Amino acid sequence: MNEHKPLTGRARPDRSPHTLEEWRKLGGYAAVERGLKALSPEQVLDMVDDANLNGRGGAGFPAAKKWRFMPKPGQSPGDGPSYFIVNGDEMEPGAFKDRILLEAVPHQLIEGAILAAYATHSSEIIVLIRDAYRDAIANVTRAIAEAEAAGYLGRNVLGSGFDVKMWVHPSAGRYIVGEETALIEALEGKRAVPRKRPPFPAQSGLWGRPTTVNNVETVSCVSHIVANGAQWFRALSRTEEGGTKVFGVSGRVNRPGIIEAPMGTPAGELIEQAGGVSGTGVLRCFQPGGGASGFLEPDALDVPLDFGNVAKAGSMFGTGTMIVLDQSACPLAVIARHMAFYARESCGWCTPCRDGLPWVAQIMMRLERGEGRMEDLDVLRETVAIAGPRGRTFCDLMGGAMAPLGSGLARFGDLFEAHVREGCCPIAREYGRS
Ligand code: L3W
Repeated sequence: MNEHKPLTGRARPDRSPHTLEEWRKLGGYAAVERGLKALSPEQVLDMVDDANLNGRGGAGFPAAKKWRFMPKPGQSPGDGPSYFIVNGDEMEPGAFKDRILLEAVPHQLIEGAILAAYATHSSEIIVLIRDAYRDAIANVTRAIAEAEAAGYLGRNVLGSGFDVKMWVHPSAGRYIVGEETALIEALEGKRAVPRKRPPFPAQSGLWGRPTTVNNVETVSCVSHIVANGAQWFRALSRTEEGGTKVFGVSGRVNRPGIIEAPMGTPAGELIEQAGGVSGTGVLRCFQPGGGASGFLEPDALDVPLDFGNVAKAGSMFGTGTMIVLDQSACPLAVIARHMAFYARESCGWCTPCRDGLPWVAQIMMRLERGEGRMEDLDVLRETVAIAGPRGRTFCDLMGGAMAPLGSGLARFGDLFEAHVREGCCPIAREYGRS
């Protein structure tokens, strides 16, 4: 195994998945053998805890802490299964990291999911995959059938007494389906709108049963922790938060794509690994964690990319997928595209999001065209103040959307005003685009 790229190191360049036999030759399923035969569920959970694995789907919530919310056998309310759900509804603007893990290394995900289900006393695993990821759906489905035929899934797995089923569910194709409670609603065949929390899924999730939802990348880390130990996993990182990170870099870089690097890699190093800034070659700003993260500027290039350090720098690490803007790119135009996306993807349940986002998107488009008014900036600032803080809506879609807008207004207020004053985009004009 490539120790420095444990998650993507075994992927083939053409992304074709391994058969189960090929995967086993590369060391696959050794962690499942070890975990189920030599370790108790609590020991697997303790290893993940010691490894300091933070959830990779956006929130960075400690995986082991989430798993401990699940009831132990005998504590479960009533009869019925507990569920472990792998969230592969990747759709955040700028995020494409889970795709490679699903498409190219599906057995790694299955291994992690079996161990996670064992640790959380779950008897059914559902992998919800974005409907547009057709190859991922096919490859994971095929790999599950192979794992089942080999006895890694099903009844009495490897003679351990542990029973677990696993299947794939293609998502309904909306961003909101990635929010854990909307995902659960969708699985129940209802309209995908987020539920109020509490109760959290661990108490009452799918069909009212205890449920854990973890991101694809989080789950893909688990077999490595069980195979190599918690200390090994922690040591992969350059900061306190364990492991490597499957970063994605897009926008104005010479080699956009997936880069697996130690957690805590400084932002500037990651941009260099992506071939450096393209276009003018001079960085204007970047979003460190996908579309819903606030902008950072060149003075933040030394910030170690992990959840804690990026939050300290005033943004959000989110999915760890960076969007880079060079001097010739206009942040206002990028924000306008993001607002249009979030407005389209609002589930429509909460008023500030349903009515506020299309309004914001319209204002942004108007400003971008050079048809904005100074009062528009006041409306935008007021909307950020009203709808940005957590708790104003059931889920974080609106709050997330307000992050790039709020930070854009704070960092590039002069540029917003210049669009109004000059009746056009001053950056587009400077670089001969208008
Ligand atoms: C039981 C408690 N469980 C917390 C669980 C909770 C959830 C996890 C984290 O949103 C973020 C969002 C966006 N008892 C619990 C408990 N939990 N307290 O812990 O919860 P939370 O609310 O911090 O976050 P979340 O609801 O999981 C996810 C960010 O992601 N984001 C990411 C988008 C990513 C994609 C993608 O393409 N992969 O869409 C975008 O902004 O900021 O905060 O499991 O149940 N007392």
